[in-house]
Amino acid sequence: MRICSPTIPVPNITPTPLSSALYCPTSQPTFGIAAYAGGGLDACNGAIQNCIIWGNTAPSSPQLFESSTPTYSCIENWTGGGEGNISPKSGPAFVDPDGPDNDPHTFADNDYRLSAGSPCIDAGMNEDWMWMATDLDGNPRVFYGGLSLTVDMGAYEYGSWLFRISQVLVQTTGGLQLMWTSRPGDEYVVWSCTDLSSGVWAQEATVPSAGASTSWTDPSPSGSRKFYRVGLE
Ligand SMILES: [Ca+2]
Ligand SMILES: [Ca+2]
Repeated sequence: MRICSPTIPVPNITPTPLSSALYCPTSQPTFGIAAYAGGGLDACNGAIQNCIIWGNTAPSSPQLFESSTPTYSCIENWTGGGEGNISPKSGPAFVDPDGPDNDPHTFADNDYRLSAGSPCIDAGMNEDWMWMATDLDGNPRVFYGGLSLTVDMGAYEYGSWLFRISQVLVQTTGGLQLMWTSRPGDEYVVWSCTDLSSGVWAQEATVPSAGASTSWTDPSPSGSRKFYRVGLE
């Protein structure tokens, strides 16, 4: 299978030439079985970066054949060099690569998200566009996975759904805007407190997720100190 984080911000693309310079593999998990070679990628002559290419079958070069040299990718039995590539004996440690039906060829139930401790976590290469991009689940594409604030290999960012306050803005109107990373479909609660020693927190609002990033504005923050908490509803 090839599970890629494309090197340009085009989600869910199929194997289609994207520009004269780039032929990028799909960001959707696919499974390759080839009669001769290149079960994973064959003649892919663009950037191959931050990908997981694993479990494909072919008599020769089952993962990658006559393609450009990958970088920062996890490739089964890879010996072809390239900066940042890994080929861990334990594999990429997907959550459940064959799904509840125990069949890797039926994709609908397969779970290619990374499990804790996966060598693909924080092992990719960041690109500027990723800071505003999302992974295949619609969560922030770059997330601190325990090692560094680095994109993961593969289509899913480990732990990315864990939200955190990402920005605090004082508005010209006097309001205070909190912004946090979020997961589509979730709902959040904002609390505030003016005296931490009191331990008394007042609920300010419930806020539905706006996608990968959600915000709420306190129109009248306290004149002195005010502390905020954001939690899942
Ligand atoms: Ca399956
Ligand atoms: Ca990461």
